[in-house]
Amino acid sequence: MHRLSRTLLAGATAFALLSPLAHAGDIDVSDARVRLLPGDVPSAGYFSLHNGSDRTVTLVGASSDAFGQVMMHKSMEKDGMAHMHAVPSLEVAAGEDIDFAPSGYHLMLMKRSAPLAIGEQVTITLEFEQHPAMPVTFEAVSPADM
Ligand SMILES: [Cu+2]
Repeated sequence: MHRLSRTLLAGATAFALLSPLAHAGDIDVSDARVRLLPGDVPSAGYFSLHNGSDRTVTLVGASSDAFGQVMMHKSMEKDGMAHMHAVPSLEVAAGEDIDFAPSGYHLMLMKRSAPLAIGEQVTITLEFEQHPAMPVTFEAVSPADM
């Protein structure tokens, strides 16, 4: 037990040294919205992320109390057919932007745990390596408004 807490403490210290600039505002997320489909069909989450810090951040996933499962996916077209595959992690270099948008990266939002209506807001937390997790407010929008 003693050894475990020392290890945890050492890890926490190393993390603090690695990220002295993890202040709010170094990563900006905008235009966060959920394309809400009727019923229990998986919905897609979209946003734009700007890495305003001076180092690469790696997006490793997302979670939400409102959904039983959240995955990062990428859509692509192959032989005229739409496909999507899981994206385990995504690096965003210092100063770079990444867009989660239709026909590209998206958050796949599955197993909705509570009713959600157009115009309502839902919190989805983006998770990073070497950066604190970041809760983001998404607005539920109609597919017609995308
Ligand atoms: Cu998907």
